[in-house]
Amino acid sequence: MKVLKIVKTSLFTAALFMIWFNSRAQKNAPAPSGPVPSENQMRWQEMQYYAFVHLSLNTYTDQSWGYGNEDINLFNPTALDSRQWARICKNAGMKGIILIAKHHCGFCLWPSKYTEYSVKNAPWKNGKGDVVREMADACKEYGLKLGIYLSPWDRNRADYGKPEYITYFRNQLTELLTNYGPIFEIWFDGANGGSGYYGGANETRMIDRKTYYDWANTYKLVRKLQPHIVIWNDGGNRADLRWVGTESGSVGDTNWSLLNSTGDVPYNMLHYGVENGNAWVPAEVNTSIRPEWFYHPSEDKKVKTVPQLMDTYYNSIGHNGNLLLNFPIMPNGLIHLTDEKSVFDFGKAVKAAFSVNLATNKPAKASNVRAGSKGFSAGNATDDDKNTYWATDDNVKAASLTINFDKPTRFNRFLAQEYIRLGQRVKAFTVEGFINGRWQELAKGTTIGYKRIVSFPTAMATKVRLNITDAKACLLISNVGVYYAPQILAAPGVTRNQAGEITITPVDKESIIYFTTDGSTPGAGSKKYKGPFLAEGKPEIRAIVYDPSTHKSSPETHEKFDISKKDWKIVGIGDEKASAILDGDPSTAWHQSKDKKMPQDMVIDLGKDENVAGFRYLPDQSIWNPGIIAGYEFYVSENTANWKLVSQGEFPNIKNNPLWQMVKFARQKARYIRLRAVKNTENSNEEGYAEIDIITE
Ligand code: FUL
Repeated sequence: MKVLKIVKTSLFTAALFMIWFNSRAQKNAPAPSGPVPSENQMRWQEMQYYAFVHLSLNTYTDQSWGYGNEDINLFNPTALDSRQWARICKNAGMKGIILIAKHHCGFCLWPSKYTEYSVKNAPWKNGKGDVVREMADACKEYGLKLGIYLSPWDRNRADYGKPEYITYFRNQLTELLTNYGPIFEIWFDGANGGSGYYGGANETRMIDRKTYYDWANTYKLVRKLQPHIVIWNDGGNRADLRWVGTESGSVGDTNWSLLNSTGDVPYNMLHYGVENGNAWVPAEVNTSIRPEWFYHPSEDKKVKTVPQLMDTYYNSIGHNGNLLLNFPIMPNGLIHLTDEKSVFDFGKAVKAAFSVNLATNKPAKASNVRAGSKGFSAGNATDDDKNTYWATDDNVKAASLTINFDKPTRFNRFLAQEYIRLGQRVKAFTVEGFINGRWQELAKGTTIGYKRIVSFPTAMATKVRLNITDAKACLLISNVGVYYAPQILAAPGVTRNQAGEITITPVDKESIIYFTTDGSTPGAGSKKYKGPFLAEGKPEIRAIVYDPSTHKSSPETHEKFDISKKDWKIVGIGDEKASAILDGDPSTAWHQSKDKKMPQDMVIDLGKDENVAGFRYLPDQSIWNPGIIAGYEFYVSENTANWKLVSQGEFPNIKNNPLWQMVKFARQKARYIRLRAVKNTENSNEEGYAEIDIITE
């Protein structure tokens, strides 16, 4: 009895203390600075990472955008299993899935009452299927949130462009936001208006993207039906979340979660936000695990690798953004095994990097702590509690926070989070390590926001210090993290520029590279790479990345180069940018003028006579209109007056696999070479080249 009484009394005392403590903290709580997130935006921000899934008639036509007249009978994903999608997303560490319920072609993945162009008339499940329902059920089962993408542009509808279509669009929204449970996000794609089928009109219809959809009332409807939703819309139609101006998977390293509530939003505002914007509109980084959004068999070998996805992670989540990663669904209704493996390994790599926060509960001291209260101490940034924060006095906009490890500690990542419920404030910061008795700068940055991660070569320090050097208002830091991320041991890139210089690039900045130039196997005893070097003749470079702390090395890169292109010149083309064809960089390309028809010639002066026994061609590696040459003729000449045809034919499978093409022929003495494009993979007049090279004997 007595014991119970004591327990009760102490519980009561503790509760009283908490009330007193909180009210004290409350009393001294800093005022918000500028716009702040809504509860819905806050909940969304904490999700951090979720998926898109793209499935529609495009999946069966190999298109990016359907025209609106695609045959409904094509839709038959016989093995469709949204539980597979959900399982993959869950295992990858994602928190939700946004399903493309209707893309621009107008085909609906749910049996909408308002159109015949939907699953209800497709062969799949004899018209009884509903992908949205299956997705909603799978999300529920796997504890994921469901989001919906509904394209405002509809190339199938006869009434698109007329007021009636808005009623149709809202009816569809009502179906989707009423019948499938809670929806965390709605995505209104920015592509709107253009050519289309439009019920048989086959014409171009332009609409005013800002006024046609009467967004204000459409948003009202959305919020009425789903009070906890966040709305995504592109620049001009300000909603809750913003596009970042690119689909390549990054947002600016300076990234304000603010925009102005009205006015145009050019690329730089989308990408970096607006420091003094008057609305909270945080960044969502949307990108696909493959080059394209829908499934194309030709991209089976272009699935992003773990190092590429890690790069995306640092450039999205690490830059105060959320990451929306897309999976194209295959015609059978499943996610490809390669995509599954890649995203799973990516999730593992993120865990390996960020599961142990070396700063948690370590003693922390701040150069300024908000007066008169213990509620804002430095320790709040290391207590692993997102609701507490270290705060400075109102007039203090620059201060530092030091974390003491007591013993030398190895780390290479620093993470910081602001308490954004009261606004985003930090404008500039540095991170320092106390190494061998003195402070050394490890990294610096600009904005922090919800989450900022900086990477730097591994440091061994006894203390780490976050110096905030400039801010819009007093500082509120809710969390800091210090991590030792394992090195990414991926094979390095090896290129040789036109001058003959070799550059070896590791995926992980701090990696040590060892290489050989004579074809021998590289190892920790080989030459250490220190920077670009000139390699004469025909060097054979073999390179690895090596981690001395684990004694592990990456797979090897093996590149055999032919003669240097130092004296080569492109003949008869005035455009200086054409030099991209010879620069040794596979990511740069040049295209023939669009006005010229096939066949098109590319003539190169080799500078002197060479023994040419073949050539190599690398098509433009970009996604849109790469102008991949499929049919060719190859000529050599000693003087450009007489040309000898030495090879002609097709590059087999170049459409599906647009990689280096190699053609060999009997040795020819030649000073000039001519690659004639006679056909491309699209039967159009586009000819693109990333690189042209020769094989000599
Ligand atoms: C773009 C669309 O046009 C693409 O097809 C894709 O759906 C992507 C997510 O948004 O703007």
